[in-house]
Amino acid sequence: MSSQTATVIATYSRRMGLRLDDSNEVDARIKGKRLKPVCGDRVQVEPIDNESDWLITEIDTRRNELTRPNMRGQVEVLAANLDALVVVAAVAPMPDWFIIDRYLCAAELMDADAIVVFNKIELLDGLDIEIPELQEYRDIGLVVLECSAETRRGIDELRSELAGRCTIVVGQSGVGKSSLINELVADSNQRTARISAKTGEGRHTTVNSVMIPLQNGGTVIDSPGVRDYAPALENSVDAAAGFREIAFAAQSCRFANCRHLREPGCAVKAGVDDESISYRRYESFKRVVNITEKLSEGRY
Ligand SMILES: Nc1nc2c(ncn2[C@@H]2O[C@H](COP(=O)(O)OP(=O)(O)OP(=O)(O)O)[C@@H](O)[C@H]2O)c(=O)[nH]1
Ligand SMILES: [Mg+2]
Ligand SMILES: [Zn+2]
Repeated sequence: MSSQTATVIATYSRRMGLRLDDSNEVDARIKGKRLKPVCGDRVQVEPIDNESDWLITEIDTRRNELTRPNMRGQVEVLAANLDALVVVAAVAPMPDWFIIDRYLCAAELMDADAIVVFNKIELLDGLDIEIPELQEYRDIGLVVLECSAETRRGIDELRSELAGRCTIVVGQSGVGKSSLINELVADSNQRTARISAKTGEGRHTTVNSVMIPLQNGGTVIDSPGVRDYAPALENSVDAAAGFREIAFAAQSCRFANCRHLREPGCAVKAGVDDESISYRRYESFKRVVNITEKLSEGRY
């Protein structure tokens, strides 16, 4: 039986939703225990005789992976082949900017673009509140959008950022990832097929990653919210590469192996002192170094 190529568009533990290249959507099982396909994967599939399920026999080489270390310190892949990460924070629940930084770090290291979305902005209407962290992100050249899934503010801008690209929407639970995606696809039939199931409390909590096609080309992956996130880094040197302004300043450190902590002639520390580098981002960088060192010693 000759195989064909498909894209993984939904993951339910060991069952997968696939889009075949003729755009039919089918369900699939996985051959063997070794393969662990994720949303965004391109896979080789075969039909199974007398069954509606297809069989995934192989995962094509990934262009990149969004990873995290799991509880046992192993690398878990969350999604693959991504052009960009949309990192969502909101007026409520209270943002943990360190988590945002760690997603941005992951995006840098996997060579994906990052877009910061600050949602539920209408809750600040009439209040004179500035969010300094958003300015920090703009200062390092990131696209920052202030959005409201409620009033649809910023939705058109977000849609044009996503056009023609494969993007994943990530962030803490309850920030409005699924609501934003619902607004992005609001003009299509997708809106009726609500992408997350209602729980007993009347909340929609996403439990599986699902890839949704956009009308103007491209796809967006809705992902379950997290309590915490850290990228799975090879070593703490990678941490600097994940903070673009630190990586840039580091080129001018006196020592090539500078760790940017207490070394003399450290251009990163100098940048923090003259405030060209945000102190908060520098602290965030040091936390990533710490997490990475603990992970490599199995202590996280
Ligand atoms: N006021 C306001 N509420 C919003 C907005 N966007 C989403 N919400 C509400 O925030 C809650 C959480 O929204 P979801 O879209 O389910 O959040 P999520 O990020 O997908 O959450 P998880 O799937 O658990 O990760 C819901 O009650 C939404 O109605 C917004 O722009 N403004
Ligand atoms: Mg959701
Ligand atoms: Zn340095």
